[in-house]
Amino acid sequence: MRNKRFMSLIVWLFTGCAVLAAGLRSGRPDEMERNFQAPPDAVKPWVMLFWNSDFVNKEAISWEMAAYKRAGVNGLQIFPNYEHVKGWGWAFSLKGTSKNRVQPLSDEWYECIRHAIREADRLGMQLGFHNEPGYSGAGGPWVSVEHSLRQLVERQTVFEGPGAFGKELPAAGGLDYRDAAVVAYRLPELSADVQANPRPVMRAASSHPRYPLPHASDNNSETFWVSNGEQAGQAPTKAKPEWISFEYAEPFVAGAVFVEPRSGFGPRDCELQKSADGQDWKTVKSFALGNTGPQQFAIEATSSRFFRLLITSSHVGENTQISELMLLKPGQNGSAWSLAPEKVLDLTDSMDAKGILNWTAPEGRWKIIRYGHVSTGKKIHPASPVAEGYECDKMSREAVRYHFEKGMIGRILALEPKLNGKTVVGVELDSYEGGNSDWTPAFRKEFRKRRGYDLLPWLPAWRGSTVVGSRLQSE
Ligand SMILES: [Ca+2]
Repeated sequence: MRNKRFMSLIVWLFTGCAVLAAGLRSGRPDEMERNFQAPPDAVKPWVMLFWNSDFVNKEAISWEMAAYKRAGVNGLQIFPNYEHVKGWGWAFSLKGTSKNRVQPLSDEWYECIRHAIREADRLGMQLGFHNEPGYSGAGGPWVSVEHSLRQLVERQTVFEGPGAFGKELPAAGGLDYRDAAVVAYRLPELSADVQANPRPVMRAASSHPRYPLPHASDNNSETFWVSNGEQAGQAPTKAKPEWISFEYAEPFVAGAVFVEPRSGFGPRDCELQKSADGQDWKTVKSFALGNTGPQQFAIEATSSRFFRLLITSSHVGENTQISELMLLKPGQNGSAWSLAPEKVLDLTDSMDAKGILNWTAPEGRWKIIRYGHVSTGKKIHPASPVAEGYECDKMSREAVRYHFEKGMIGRILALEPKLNGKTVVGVELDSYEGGNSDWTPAFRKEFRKRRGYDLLPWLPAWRGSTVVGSRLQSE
């Protein structure tokens, strides 16, 4: 609403400046005054004209357009709209009336638009149209799921080499899933000195039955521990924290705690605590964890048989989730590795149409990632139920062209072609509310063309939890 008011102000400021400029150009004060009193059509304001809730008829169109013309408005941005958005009552208060509705996108509706175009021509006015039959976005029922907004998805698999994979590679799936690429890289091994650390007995305050604590110490980022809780509000709090404890046979000198949260679901506020008996705990260090990626926090060298990670808040409301957790000796590093881009193998062509990956892995533990892209499923809104449809893929020239040429705008431009450019002069995309979209079928090809290199080796950095090259390069 504030934006609309702001836009009105801008329109009036532009109008005022244009009138002033017309007078100044002439250099004659009397002409400036005349233009101010009776602005020429070219500088008169436009208004947004909502066709709300399918209420439209030719008689009302003629009456309304003539009224605007009399009021000094010379352009109308016609904007089909619908009432069914809850909470937006300020804009749509026409409920309870069923007469005079014309179904959007019907032949009768387009005849109303043709009538408006002819009336604009007769009155010497100009028209623009929102690019689709709803309030926000760019799309409609003509947009196929293939041309809808897309996003990248991935499914990771860990494979122990050496050996032939030779089976179906799990896929993420989703609405209109299509494959994008397959990459593989060898997982780093912990350094020999970290591997030689004594193994503590680990316990947790709670564990989800399917995500037990051993998942947090198996050196595999893809497996994770989850605290109890599946409902909002069950995540750890200060009053009801979660914890994971370490009990060593002999006192262990800790110099750092290493935590790799499950990306997007991990703990936030934590304390590393020590205890002489596993009962009474004393905080050694408090810290806050980021939402993604392995993180390591150094502490003063502290010797104890008992440590625990106390978790007092989470990045999600239901529980908290950790992929890897360990205590390190002073000077040790849990994840000081980065993946060199040249170590990321492109296995895209090794997977057949059925998703069978025919690849023989060399020695080591390999992470294989099958990337695909899916429709976000996002539709334009609010729109009349008959006019609802997918938002088109804004990064696809083909999808956007189809939207404009085969959708509502294409049909409008075919109504009175001789008046296009004279009377019908504008198309608007208002209020993009289509949500995130980060992929399109031609993304890799376009990226290479525009940026000069292949993005494939960098795909593992896409979710932010894997650093490829340096952090700067990944970002
Ligand atoms: Ca794990």
